[in-house]
Amino acid sequence: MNKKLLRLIITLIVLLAGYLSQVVGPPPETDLMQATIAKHVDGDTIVVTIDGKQETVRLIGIDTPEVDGPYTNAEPYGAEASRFTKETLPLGTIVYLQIDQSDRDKHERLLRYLWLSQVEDTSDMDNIQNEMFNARLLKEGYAEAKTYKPDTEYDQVFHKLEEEAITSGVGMHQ
Ligand SMILES: [Ca+2]
Repeated sequence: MNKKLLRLIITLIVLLAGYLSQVVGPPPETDLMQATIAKHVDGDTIVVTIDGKQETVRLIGIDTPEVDGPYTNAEPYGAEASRFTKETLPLGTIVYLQIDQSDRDKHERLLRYLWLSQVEDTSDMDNIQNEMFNARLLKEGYAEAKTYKPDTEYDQVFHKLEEEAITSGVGMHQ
């Protein structure tokens, strides 16, 4: 093969590679970690398995009413919230956890947002409303929005969803 032709081919390949990397782009960066539902605790707390290890997860940015327990007294709608979590996230369900700023609370629970699918864009409003379980609890009136600094990435969205649930009178807002 003559050198000119070879150089031309190489140039074309380099150009094509450059073009493709622009079109396709790097894979989207998601910070979601896969986990499996292992045990139910209450509306806003669950136990998952991550790489074979059990971890208790507190869903952040929200609070569901308490259920009767060794340290808590039942609050109105606590049992309903607990049942909703249990039914939406049956044992063995694969979920995806997203961290905000804090890793754990003083009880050693992981502090996380819980996604029902591995969405590519965690800031997309449709994704949040439909696929993020913390938001679903608010939207359907099973939880109230609660600001726990510094974990406030979805704070505005959560308060907006809570207001909408109050306005439409769903769940505990009936
Ligand atoms: Ca609670």
